[in-house]
Amino acid sequence: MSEPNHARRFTTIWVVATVIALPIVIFVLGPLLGQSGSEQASGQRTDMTVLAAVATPIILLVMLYLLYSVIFFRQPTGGALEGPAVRGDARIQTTWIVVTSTIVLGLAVFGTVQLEADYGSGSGNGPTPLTVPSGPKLPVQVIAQQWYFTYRYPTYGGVETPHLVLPVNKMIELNVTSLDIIHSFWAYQLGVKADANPNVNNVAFVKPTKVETFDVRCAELCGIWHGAMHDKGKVVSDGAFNTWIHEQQARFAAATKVLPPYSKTYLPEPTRRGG
Ligand SMILES: [Cu+2]
Repeated sequence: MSEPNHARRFTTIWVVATVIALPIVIFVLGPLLGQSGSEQASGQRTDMTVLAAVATPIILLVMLYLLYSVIFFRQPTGGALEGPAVRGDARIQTTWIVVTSTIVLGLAVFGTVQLEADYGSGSGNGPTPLTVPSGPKLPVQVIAQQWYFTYRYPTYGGVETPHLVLPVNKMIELNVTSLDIIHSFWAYQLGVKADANPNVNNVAFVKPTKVETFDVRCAELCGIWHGAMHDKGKVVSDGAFNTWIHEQQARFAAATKVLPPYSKTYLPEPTRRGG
């Protein structure tokens, strides 16, 4: 009984499966791979889709070859036969090394470039970011503390608010810091997750693109009430933001007067008292 041409048959199966799977991965799975509340979140989602699309033919190659072997290279019943000796194939080996190296190195470059392309992809780039978006930015300071976040708006008299409200389609410069121990500021739908460390100003840029309510969480275990460190933030229209911020300025006027002056970082207690 002559063997069929396994190489050609398997390649055909693999190519057909890839052609069917790729549009599903890009158009059905892709939109599920992240959020779209900001330019940064959408950028992250596109990057995840690219990674998933590149991985699709590779996953299919491995899984289908396993399945193909189980079905067609099965040991005949009753026999315990040695397979034919395999002594390597220069063409296959060279192709494998070149293709896999190109994919891995290419994705490493892609990932690194994309991190900077989105101004740190919402991850926070430390006190002096490598790339800064041009044009006007609204600075908002995120102050983490056990166990809540507060927000200061330095361009609105340094008022400190217990909730985060942002205007839509404006570039926001988040200055993330902490008053006590390490936390992490996570605005889920906006694609922002930035370390909040005492004595550090961690800058993350984000441009919200949707009027929506988003989740704020602490993403760094920070003590017994870490799990309760969550809130809802809001992205609102320009007009609604102006109304809100002026309300906050009036409501917290007395508190603003006794706050320490706005600064990129604040010393935690008891260092604060000691100067
Ligand atoms: Cu925390």
